[in-house]
Amino acid sequence: MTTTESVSEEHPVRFWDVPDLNGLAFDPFMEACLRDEPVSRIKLPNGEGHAWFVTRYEDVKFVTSDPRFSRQAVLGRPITRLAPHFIPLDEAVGFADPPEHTRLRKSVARSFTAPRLARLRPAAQRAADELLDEMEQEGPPADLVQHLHGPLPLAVISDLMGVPPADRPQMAQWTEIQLSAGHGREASEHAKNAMAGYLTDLLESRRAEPRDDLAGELAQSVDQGNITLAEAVAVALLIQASAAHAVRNNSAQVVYALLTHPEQLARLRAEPGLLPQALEELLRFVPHRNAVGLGRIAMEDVEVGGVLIRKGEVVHSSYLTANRDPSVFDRPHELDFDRENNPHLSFGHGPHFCLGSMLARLEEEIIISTLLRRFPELRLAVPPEEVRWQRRALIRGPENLPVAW
Ligand code: FLV
Ligand code: FLV
Repeated sequence: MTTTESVSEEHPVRFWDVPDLNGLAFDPFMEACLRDEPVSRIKLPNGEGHAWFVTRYEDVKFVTSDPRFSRQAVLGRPITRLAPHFIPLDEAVGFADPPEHTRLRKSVARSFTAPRLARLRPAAQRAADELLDEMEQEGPPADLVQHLHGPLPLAVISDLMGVPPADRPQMAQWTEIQLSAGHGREASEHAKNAMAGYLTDLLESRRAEPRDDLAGELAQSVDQGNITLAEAVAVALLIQASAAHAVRNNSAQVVYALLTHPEQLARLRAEPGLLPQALEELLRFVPHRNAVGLGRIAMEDVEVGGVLIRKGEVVHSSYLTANRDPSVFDRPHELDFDRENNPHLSFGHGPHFCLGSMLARLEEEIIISTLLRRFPELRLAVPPEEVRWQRRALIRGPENLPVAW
């Protein structure tokens, strides 16, 4: 061979003992990998064996969009990972490669188009205002996670899906158990199966009696023979759980970031038109998750960033480190609303790019703009270091966000 690629023997396997981080701290292990060995080998707390870990922006884009790296091939392999269990059901879009992936995504595409999402905005805004009315009546100090970041995303996705209000606390509980590394494999699998059972019943009821919601759209796709019932349930589960959980935690991190960056907060108050740009920078900046999510398997020998990855090897990649790559982002560790070029990867890249990115942005915009409009003096009610952060989380976020106004 005439290339300069290095081989696995030159890369020691490092055990990543994923820490419970507080605040917006960036995981020092990830930072060191990006700086010192951008394609390295890691072992995570669960699963077997080791994996490649890809951290640079261009390399992450490559691994997440090149069809030689497969999600499907992960099925049935106990690859090294953060969580004791796998989050998606086997039939889920998260485990699919094109062309099956494309077919599954199409089954829900209609619900996530811009005009459909625009229809959700008034109800979401109304829900945010009602939740904040209640908080205001109770008076300061109040917990924003309890009053807004938790219930709003749950209400928005449940309205879209067609989950009635009475069943939403149960959904939240199942979701919580599944999307944590801390409840163990058995409890997580149990919650996943119980939620799948609920969603199977919901889709069956839509097949009997069609309705204009996401469950109804999925039921129609099943009846038209585009997807199986099991696939539709797996898609519904991933959307319902991920949407409520990810936006709760991410938006709480975003608001915490604003409340602990008074200069940027003051600027956004003074220039409300800055919100879309400020939100993109906040999305780039907040450390959305611990470690890494679902990996991929190399289907052939492939060179990544000068390193030869061999057929059959496991590859993890990090959107968080990509978002801090200094070759793309100047002063990457600064929250800078004036950043001109901000092609962050916070919603992923390639075929698995977040289906709900526009919905997430809509919710985050409503959360930030409504808080700024209604509470000109909004501030943390405790010193920042007294905010409690979730332990053994996959997606990071504060347990509570005590505020005063
Ligand atoms: O955090 C993870 C996750 C979150 C999610 O909302 C859906 C997922 O499929 C996953 C996942 O597969 C792995 C995670 O760590
Ligand atoms: O963070 C991840 C994630 C989030 C999410 O909301 C849905 C997902 O499928 C995932 C995922 O598969 C891997 C992640 O790292």
